[in-house]
Amino acid sequence: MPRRKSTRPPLFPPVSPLCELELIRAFYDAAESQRLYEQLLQQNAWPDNHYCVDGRVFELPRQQTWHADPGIRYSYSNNLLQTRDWTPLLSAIRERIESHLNYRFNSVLVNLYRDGNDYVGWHSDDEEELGDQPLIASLTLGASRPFAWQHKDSQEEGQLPIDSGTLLVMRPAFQRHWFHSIPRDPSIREGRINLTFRRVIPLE
Ligand SMILES: O=C(O)CCC(=O)C(=O)O
Ligand SMILES: [Mn+2]
Repeated sequence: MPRRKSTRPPLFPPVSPLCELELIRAFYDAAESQRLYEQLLQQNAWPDNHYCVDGRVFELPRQQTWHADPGIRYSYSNNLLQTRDWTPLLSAIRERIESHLNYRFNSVLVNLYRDGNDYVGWHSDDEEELGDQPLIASLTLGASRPFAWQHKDSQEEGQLPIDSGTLLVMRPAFQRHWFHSIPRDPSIREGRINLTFRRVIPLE
């Protein structure tokens, strides 16, 4: 959901986002991360990043694909993106993350930031379909980019560089209290692929 002003009373003291984030560096080592980045870049059927919403053409500042188990729908993504099957490569990555975290995911959003001009704006992943305890595992391959956060009430901000091969686990309270973004930085020339594994709860 995009950033909107919070209506909740402020929390004092604001909790540190670092309590709600787990950073697993070198979840894949440098060589493996590079190999996965190149394979995904070549194998993934990246769509055009122009979409039509309510008759208006909209350009996403990155490229995205959405893959999910049969029957899983996610309204934000389904408005913009078709649901695709898992590829063998995406399934292998999912299995490795699931066995490490002992947690099951039924979908993944794959983002390609072609260079530092691509970005994702402030938002939190708190759609109804993710339930009230959304745990999201985010794998980064390719260029290192800062991951930024902002508290929904106090507006406190911070950021951390996320290197290739890092698995960032966002625990449920992170989405409740913080927005996050990958800021635009035109000085970055290399591409980056990020995979956010999610568990969508069927609404019906
Ligand atoms: O690219 C990233 O590290 C974050 C992507 C993200 O926040 C999202 O897809 O919801
Ligand atoms: Mn997100």
